[in-house]
Amino acid sequence: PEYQYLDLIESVLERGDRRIDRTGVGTTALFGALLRFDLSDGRAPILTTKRVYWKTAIKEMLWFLTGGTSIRPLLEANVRIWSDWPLARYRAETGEAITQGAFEARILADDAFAAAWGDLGPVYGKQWRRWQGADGREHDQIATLVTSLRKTPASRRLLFHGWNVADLGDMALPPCHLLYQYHVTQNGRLDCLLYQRSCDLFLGAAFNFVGASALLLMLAQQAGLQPGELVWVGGDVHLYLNHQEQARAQIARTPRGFPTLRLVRHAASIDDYRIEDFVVEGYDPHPPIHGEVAV
Ligand code: THF
Repeated sequence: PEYQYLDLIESVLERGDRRIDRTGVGTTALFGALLRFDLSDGRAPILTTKRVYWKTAIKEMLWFLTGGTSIRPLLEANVRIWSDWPLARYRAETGEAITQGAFEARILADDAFAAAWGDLGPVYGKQWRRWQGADGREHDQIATLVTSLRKTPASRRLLFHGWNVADLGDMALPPCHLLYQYHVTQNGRLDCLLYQRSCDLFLGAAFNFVGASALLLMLAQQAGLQPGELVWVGGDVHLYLNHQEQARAQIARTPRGFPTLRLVRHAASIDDYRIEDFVVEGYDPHPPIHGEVAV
């Protein structure tokens, strides 16, 4: 189960280095961590020591795959985890004290408003599907990866990258989970190593584990492979100061064994997945633990 994750929380609580971060909230942080999750038996790292909204995390991953960078399709799917950044920009630039609910309603209802205020800039989806080269040509890293998994499974170049240096300044946030590398074993299993430069260990990590697992399942299906291992590498792994009490409560709970995550339909292409294709069974988590996200 999730002992590695709980141990990492404990390490950050006990040995983390305290600093004021970009958001001003403050964190304790450790640098450099590695977790391994075995997906080969059908289970996936959906944490059980608190309820994780796994559908939200998979919807976010499906949104990345569309190549979109507007929060509007997320809101249409009832996903609000990206609203804070456009909302903060709107408030800062207009001085208007709009509520998150009113802002989201306007993004949904008003095309011009959504175009002006709902876009996050060239974040994940743009870089994954339409990375623009110096000659103006766009590169679909995901399509290339699927082809490579099928044709050259022994390759050491099975990866995609979000850290487009030239575009960083235009992004609402530079990518946190930025490098995904894949590995195909002799017996047809697909492994993923995800490098995450910055990890919000209480809120974000749970989502990032689910997103990466869902992507691994989709890629494996498209390439005719079986799920293998998810290796997660964190750079700055931190607990916000306003999450530490929650984190202590979480590590006091006894984990329950991961649920299974599987695809119930064979999709025609990597662009053809829907949330209904994912089924989780045997998920029996402890109750949710709430925490404010630092913006
Ligand atoms: N910034 C920070 N500070 N933390 C992050 O985890 C994070 N991300 C994304 C971008 N910037 C980040 C946004 N992802 C939640 C979950 C993921 C997020 C942002 C917020 C969150 O609030 N989760 C709650 C409620 C979920 C819900 O209501 O659906 C939770 O209890 O899990 C990490 O990639």
